[in-house]
Amino acid sequence: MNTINYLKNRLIIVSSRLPVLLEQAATGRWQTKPGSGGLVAAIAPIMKKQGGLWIGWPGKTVTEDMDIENLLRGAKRDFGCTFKAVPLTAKEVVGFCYGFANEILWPLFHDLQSRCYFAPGYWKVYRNVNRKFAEVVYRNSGENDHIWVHDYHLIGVGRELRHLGLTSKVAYFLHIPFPPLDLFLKLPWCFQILNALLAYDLVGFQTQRDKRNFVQCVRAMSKDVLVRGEEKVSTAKVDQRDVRIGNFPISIDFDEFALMAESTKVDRRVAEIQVNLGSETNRRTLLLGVDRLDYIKGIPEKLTAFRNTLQRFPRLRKKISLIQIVVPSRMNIPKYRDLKLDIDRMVSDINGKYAQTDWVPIHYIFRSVDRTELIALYRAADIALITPLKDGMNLVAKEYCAANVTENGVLILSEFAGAAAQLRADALLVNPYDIEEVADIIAAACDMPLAERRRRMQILRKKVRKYDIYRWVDSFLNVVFARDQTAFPPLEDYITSGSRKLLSQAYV
Ligand code: ADQ
Repeated sequence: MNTINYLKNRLIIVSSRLPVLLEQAATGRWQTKPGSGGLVAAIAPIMKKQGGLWIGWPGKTVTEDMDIENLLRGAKRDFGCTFKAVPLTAKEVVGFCYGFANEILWPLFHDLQSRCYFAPGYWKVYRNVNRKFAEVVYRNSGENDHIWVHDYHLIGVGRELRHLGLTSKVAYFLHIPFPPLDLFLKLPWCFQILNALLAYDLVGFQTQRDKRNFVQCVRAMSKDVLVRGEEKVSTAKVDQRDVRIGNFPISIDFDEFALMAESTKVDRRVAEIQVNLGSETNRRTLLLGVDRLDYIKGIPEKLTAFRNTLQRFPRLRKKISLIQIVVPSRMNIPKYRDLKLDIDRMVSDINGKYAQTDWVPIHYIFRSVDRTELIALYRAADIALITPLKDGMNLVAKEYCAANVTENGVLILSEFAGAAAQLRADALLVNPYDIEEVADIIAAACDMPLAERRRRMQILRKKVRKYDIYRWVDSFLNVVFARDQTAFPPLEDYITSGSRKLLSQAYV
């Protein structure tokens, strides 16, 4: 698709972090570096194509010696849009980001309530920081701008914008799952969070299941709010206002991944990787895992399942290798540092037990790798092993399909990743908690005949190509901002043509 139909006005993206982060070079000079993570990966190509304004925190406490405006102006060249920083104090970062967002909303919304720390002080900071973001948005926007707020850090921005007097439409997208009612009620501030979400004109979720969970919470907790429509987009009547509630599975720039996967640079790198896997006639099967360091990604569970494969299927020893990339993330939080130590230990145990002089079961890379390397690995891998305990979408799963230009890879995917709703028929779905099942599926994937692998991967690629990131942004913005509805099919038709298939396969 690769075009955005509906962007006639300036788009303002509001996210907790900017896609450019500030860092201090050894010389003491401040410079910018690209940020990482799913949100940036998804939104950056849109802004590159379309331009606009991106508002967020630049990842460091802003000090006078930084000349932040100048640094951000410089970054425009690489990103194609302008930036406005929301300065946060160190105390705010702790309470808002590490506290309320990462110690409460993140685990709770990923069904991991036992990991929550409901510290009362976090809520106040969260609310204040959301107000601060809203003030920056209010000062830097005009009535024709399309304001689009992202993710769980900034749920309150819409409500704060209303308090400031903003009357134009504001949209919101949640990149992580939305929990079922029973779990949501555990949140001491569940009513405030629910009401804050209802201040937007459109609230978007990754899957039909997340949308349903939200609608269930609205129906149970806000008796005076009526929600109509069970289709892709429902409407809630809140104080005479219509709030649209929809599911919009996020995606990737398919063409960019596919094109890069066929470049000479990637070709060369794939050949190098394959040399290390043995001769053409006796090549080891390469499994690949790519995950941000996070307990939701289920890395220890995956390693346990891989060990179980080696234990229970001795014929696969020396025949398979796992490359596990773990991208450092949230390393200033003790739980994340502990997780890294657990992973380090598990990899070393498994390698210690099974490695031979001419074979290592797990190649473990703990760092961010560059694009060429990542895409070469996607292309070279026979099997992608993507087993989060719960995930909003998981873009890695889609990137693997896009880069698998030889169309012979197998996608093993957790049934709890949002991506499973779209890819369930042709990926091999697993319950990441079921160690033996994952091990069995790894063995089955290794034995899968080429014709079957091709058939599945061709369908997977077709789906990811069809529902790419441009279609995602188009369908989302069209629901909330389209004034000239005649330029588009009527809403119901649009939904039917674009998403009937998704709906029928939606995970419930
Ligand atoms: P994340 O939890 O960050 O995103 P994911 O969707 O897998 O997870 O996206 C990770 C992104 O980081 C991918 O685009 C990938 O290419 C990139 N990346 C991975 N490994 C890398 C490496 N070694 N070096 C550089 N880049 C790397 C959150 C939610 C997800 C949701 C996304 C988008 O948690 O569920 O899919 O937002 O909505």
